[in-house]
Amino acid sequence: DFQSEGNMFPRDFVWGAATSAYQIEGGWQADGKGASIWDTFCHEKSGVFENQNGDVACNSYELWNKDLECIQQLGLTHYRLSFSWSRLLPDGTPKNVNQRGVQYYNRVINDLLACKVSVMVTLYHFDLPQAIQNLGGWKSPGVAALFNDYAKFCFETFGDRVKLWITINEPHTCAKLGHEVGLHAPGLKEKGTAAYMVGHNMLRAHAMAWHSYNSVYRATQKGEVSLALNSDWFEPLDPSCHEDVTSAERDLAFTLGWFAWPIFVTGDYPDIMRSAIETQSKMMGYSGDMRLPRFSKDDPPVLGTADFFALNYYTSRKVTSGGCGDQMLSMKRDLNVEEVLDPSWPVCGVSWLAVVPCGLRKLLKYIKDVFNNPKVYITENGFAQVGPVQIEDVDRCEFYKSTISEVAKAMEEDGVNVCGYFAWSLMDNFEWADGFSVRFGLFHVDFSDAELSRTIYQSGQEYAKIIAKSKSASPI
Ligand code: GBH
Repeated sequence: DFQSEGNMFPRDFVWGAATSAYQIEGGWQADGKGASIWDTFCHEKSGVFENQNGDVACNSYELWNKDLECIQQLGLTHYRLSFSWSRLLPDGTPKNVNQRGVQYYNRVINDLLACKVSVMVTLYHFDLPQAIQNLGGWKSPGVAALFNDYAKFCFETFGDRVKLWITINEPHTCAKLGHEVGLHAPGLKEKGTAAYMVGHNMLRAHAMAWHSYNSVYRATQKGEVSLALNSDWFEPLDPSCHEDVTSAERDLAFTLGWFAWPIFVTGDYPDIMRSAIETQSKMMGYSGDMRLPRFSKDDPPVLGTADFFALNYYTSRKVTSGGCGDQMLSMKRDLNVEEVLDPSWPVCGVSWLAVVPCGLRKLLKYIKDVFNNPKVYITENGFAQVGPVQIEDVDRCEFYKSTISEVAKAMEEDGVNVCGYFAWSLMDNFEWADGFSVRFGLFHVDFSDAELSRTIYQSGQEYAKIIAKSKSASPI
């Protein structure tokens, strides 16, 4: 019998941890790797904390064996990593394959499988080859076919061993922070226009890759393909206020719905998203379709292009209407909500991360209800530490325990079909605009030590215990 109290999970439940290439690998020019937009962004000193960069990071390119030891110490059933597109294909196209890059990922995958750890691979985690950025990057429609070529190359080369694929990580973050806010590479601040185009091309790219897998590789490789969507849980500040209720709905539509609605529900963007954008567009003298594009009949359909739902969840917000002082065209103005932190929610290290484990349960229930009860993998979830290193990270231990118990409740009491949970992250790493100042690891990495030694945090030990207990006590 399945009990949340004892954290009883099904025997085949996936227990993982996640990382991404640019955040851990280093070796930015090693063995023929091409530059990515994050190499460029950091080297151009575009606002990353103390102008830090991922040139070396955790040096996983050379220290992979140490990562593998960490993975084994935790007892993970799965490891989620991402491929660096420009390490495999330096100019972004399969016309020029970097065999040393292929060897590196072959070694990683083979070592994991030899240790009975399954692999989830993300094809794209924010690090576009600079060569493709030079052609217009995600703003340019041609990027979708280029991504599809890269995806096919990866399915062909690694798909005999990789059975879980994520095409694109967090299109929302890439579109918004990379092209609207400018906090991430490529650092564009084209408010109210570029992000929707980028999101659209990411959906087209994902759909093309899914169709390639489905028609060419699925029969023999028997794997599954999805994309990882990030969303906060949004709820009305005052649930009895109609405007607050619709504001929370709008925020969910603009964040999760933007990508999940086309794929899981209708093949198009949520109506409330389209109409909100059209209203603003008319006022500002744009045609609506110019900003939020229509899906073309000439492209493969996006509806149905996910074999499971992959969710990155970190935090929750209370939402009320209005609050947009922004007079210019912008996504913020289209969305027109104010997000508030509930004072009862503790904020961990970084400003954006309020600790709200129960928000994950609510979001999982929402996904079950709205997106047609899909299989769900929580592909990222974690807690940050800033300031002096605390190996005895009691807060983070509590965080993992209560979050995992919320996942159990979502499964047991709400009947959500959760198949797995990946902690972000295996180890401290390059935290994008925050550089190395924000630490999400289950292992601490000493970046001041030439050896980049890895030391398990207490929360890593706690997570290992949860996994071991779940494996030994599994009732099903
Ligand atoms: C994930 O995004 C990323 O996939 C992962 O690479 C990263 O390491 C991890 O988060 C931890 O940050 O700076 O105020 O503009 C999570 C979703 C969306 C959370 C953007 C932070 C920026 C808030 N992220 N958000 S702010």
